[in-house]
Amino acid sequence: MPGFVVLHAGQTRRIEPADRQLNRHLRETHQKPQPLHRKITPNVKQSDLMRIIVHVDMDAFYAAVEERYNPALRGLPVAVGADPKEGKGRGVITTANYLARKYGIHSALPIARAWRLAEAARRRGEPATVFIRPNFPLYREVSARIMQIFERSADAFEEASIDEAYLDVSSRENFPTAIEHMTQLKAEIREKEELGCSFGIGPNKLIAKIASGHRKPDGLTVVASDMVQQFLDPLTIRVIPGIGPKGEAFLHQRNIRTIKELREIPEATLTEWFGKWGQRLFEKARGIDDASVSNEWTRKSLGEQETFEEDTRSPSVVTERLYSMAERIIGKLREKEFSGFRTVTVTVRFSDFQTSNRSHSIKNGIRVDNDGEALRLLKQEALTLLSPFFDAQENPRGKAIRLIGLRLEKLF
Ligand code: DCP
Ligand code: MG
Repeated sequence: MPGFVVLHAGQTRRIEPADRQLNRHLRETHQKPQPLHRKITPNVKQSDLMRIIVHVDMDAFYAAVEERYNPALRGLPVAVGADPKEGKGRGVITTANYLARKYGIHSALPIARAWRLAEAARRRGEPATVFIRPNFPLYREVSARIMQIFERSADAFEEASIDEAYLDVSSRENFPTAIEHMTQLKAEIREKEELGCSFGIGPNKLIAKIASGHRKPDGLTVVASDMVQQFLDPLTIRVIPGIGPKGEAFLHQRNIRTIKELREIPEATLTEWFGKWGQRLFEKARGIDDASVSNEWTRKSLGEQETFEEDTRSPSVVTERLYSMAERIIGKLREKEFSGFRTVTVTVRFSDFQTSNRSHSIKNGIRVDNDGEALRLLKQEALTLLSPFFDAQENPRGKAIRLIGLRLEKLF
């Protein structure tokens, strides 16, 4: 049964009818209707109300596809992965369906261990697990069809992996309408592809992603913007994209287990621990994420990198390379018919492979026109960003430079 974590009806009177729609949906799905919040906040910016982002993740994807094409598997524990060879196989499980997960079989588990878990279950009198080699072309084909359905259903769409996508559905105007739309979409996928999926709906990609993993399988988890902190606080830090086993262990050593505990760490401390990623983590712990939903990666930035034949300490050599990159990048920008850019990033990799970025955003951006002014301004920006790398402060040991990069972002 789909589960709702948090539903807040919204902040304006405008969405009252949808509020009732939502409660009707909750009753129809045998869930408790939500009290109609009537919190009217006059100073809410329109833009705060506007973004409605969905993350969808297919349930036990490879195993579910196998079950769909081989009905004899339905109702049985299924594990997709390497050949178990009666417990002597090498390799891992790629995925297991939810029945096999009950035995403790899951993605990335060594196949020999999965075999032993399956055998133990069988000896207890439980159904035997079916082990299957993966059929990647089939999974890709099914994925492509599902992605088409998602793409049609969104204002903007981003394929995040073979079984995951982000949908920007802001034009649905409010959460209850978006929920109804996603419920229909889930039914469509069930009907056409006989597959289950879990949705997360939130004010940005980060929250949508965490929400989709919150209740699985067949989940629908909604977190409206004013409930973000309440939703995040009790969760384990591990749900934050980018915190893997190592990051988790590092934070556990410092007694940080929940997002609430992470949120109590000052930004300076996080930056000290993780460098630039610390800043993002500080934001993530607060549910902040401005990334847009977009499949067009090339649109987002344009840049070049160059490794020197020999590492260099010469500012004039580095500057000369940076300037010629600037010329080519401005050329490409015009070629691709952009009007300008807002952010300039310079990357420097030293001889010991330590790599640093410095960025500057120009509030109204730099427009690309034909009189060479954009190029002059870009060279100036690039030089300003580069020069600290020759400082004693930024480069105390006077390390030589191995690679230089220049990138323009926030293109328009
Ligand atoms: N996959 C893999 N190796 C992993 C994890 C996953 O090959 N370590 C593959 C198999 C999965 C697919 O990617 O079917 C999607 O990965 P998910 O993490 O979304 O896992 P599932 O879709 O299988 O399960 P869930 O219902 O938890 O999303
Ligand atoms: Mg999945």
